[in-house]
Amino acid sequence: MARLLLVNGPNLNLLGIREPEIYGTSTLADVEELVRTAAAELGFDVDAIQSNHEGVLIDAIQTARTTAVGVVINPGGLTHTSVSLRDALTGVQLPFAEVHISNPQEREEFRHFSFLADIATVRVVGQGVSGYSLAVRRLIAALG
Ligand code: CA2
Repeated sequence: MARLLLVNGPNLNLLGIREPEIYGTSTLADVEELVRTAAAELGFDVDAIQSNHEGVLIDAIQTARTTAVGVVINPGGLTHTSVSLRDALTGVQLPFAEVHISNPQEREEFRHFSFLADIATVRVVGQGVSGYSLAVRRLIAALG
């Protein structure tokens, strides 16, 4: 069965535990389950990783080059800082969906720029955790 890689970046392990007014009450486990369900409905398996370490995320993306057909990623704060994450995604040449639970454009100015926005196949922002399911469906549709 074809696979997607789900990547959640720094601090997203705190989902459902802190700042529910911004990120809601669903946990990271709930998000991973949502993504697995949406993908399974369309015949895809999911490998999931969350890490607070940029290099670990980059290693997982590089591995996906031979194990997955696409990536769903919420890079957390690395969205706004990481050329290296962008380079990893460009390097593996996999289509990817960039997901944000909140809408960074409606928050502090330092969140307005994304290093991934111009190379993402799909972007879903501000839809809460249900944005992950939407991203899976849109990404799979884009795979053709
Ligand atoms: O809205 C999003 O999904 C973000 O990617 C979340 C990042 C933030 O830096 C981006 O600007 C937008 C932060 C992830 C931290 O997640 C937490 C979850 C619960 C409690 C504390 C942090």
